[in-house]
Amino acid sequence: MCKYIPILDYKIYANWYESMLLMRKFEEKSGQLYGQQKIKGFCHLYIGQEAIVAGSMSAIDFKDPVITSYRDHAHAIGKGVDPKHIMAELYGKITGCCKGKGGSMHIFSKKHYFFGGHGIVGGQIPLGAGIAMAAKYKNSKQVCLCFLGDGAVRQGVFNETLNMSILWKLPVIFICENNGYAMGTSINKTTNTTDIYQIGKYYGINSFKVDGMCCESVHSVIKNVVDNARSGAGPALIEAKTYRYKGHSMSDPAKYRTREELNFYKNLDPIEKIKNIIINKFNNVDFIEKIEKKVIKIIEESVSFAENSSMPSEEELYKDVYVQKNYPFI
Ligand SMILES: Cc1ncc(C[n+]2csc(CCOP(=O)(O)OP(=O)(O)O)c2C)c(N)n1
Ligand SMILES: [Mg+2]
Repeated sequence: MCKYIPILDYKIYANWYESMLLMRKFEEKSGQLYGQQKIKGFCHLYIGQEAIVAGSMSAIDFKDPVITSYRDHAHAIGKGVDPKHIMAELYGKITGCCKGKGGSMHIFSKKHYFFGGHGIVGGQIPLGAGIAMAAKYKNSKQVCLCFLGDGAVRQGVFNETLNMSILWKLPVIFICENNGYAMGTSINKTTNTTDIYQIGKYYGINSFKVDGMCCESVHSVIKNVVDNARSGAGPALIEAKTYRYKGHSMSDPAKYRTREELNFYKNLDPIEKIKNIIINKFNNVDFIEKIEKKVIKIIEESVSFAENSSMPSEEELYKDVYVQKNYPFI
């Protein structure tokens, strides 16, 4: 487990609190709207795992590309995509960041160097290496963060990509968000190597395990491997141990786990933890109240933006299907 290194800059704590609260409230609202059938199709909530995105995003530059799986709302928010355009995407509206064609599992924003949102388990892994390869080829000094679940580690392509990434010293950081389950299947039922970071070591990749409920730990380990990758050291594999409070998707009552297990992780809630630090260590209750109001307003505005936007027209079906020739990549 990566050693906890305290970071004392107040600004970082303030940003973590604001961005995690935004992720949490956005998703609580999304869950509610799904129940009202305002949002249709798939919807996978990230609630409980927020410290991984918050701690990772504070460790990278704006131009560093990020790619992830279908559990992607928080990654997009963390990368700076406007919640209005994410909410409109969930509604399938033309004002969504993918013009309503992607939905919950496929949030993209080229402007924010956010490469999705992928529904095929593990599909983003070789794409993340490809993005890193482009960065290396162009000598752009960007480092790609490629997030994946513990279930995605079971895909063969994970091993193939680790092999090529280290061979070609690609600037890509694989961050396995180990929440212990792939849908309803616990990790213990699918592997002998439950310490996923060990797999990276077989390939000679710098690999670490980190407490995924702790922003400070995630930030410090990601900062370290990103700095190294930027100066040419190649890839890293980080296993962040975490937990999702909700079921796999909206139709999962999560009966495969115990209440005690859920409560154990809820007691480690990263948002509560950062809130307590801001109140008790930095003595700033006013900030907490201000941010709570600000976040509620952002969510309300996102919902009314989505509600008041139009559905895509019929012609939209044929637009953006193929990439135009000479379309700039990164
Ligand atoms: C190739 C492929 N196989 C199966 C599925 C069905 N499926 C969707 S999510 C999922 C579990 C993935 O779990 P994990 O990688 O741990 O991510 P988490 O949902 O925990 O974030 C499966 C098997 C799929 N989408 N793609
Ligand atoms: Mg999982």
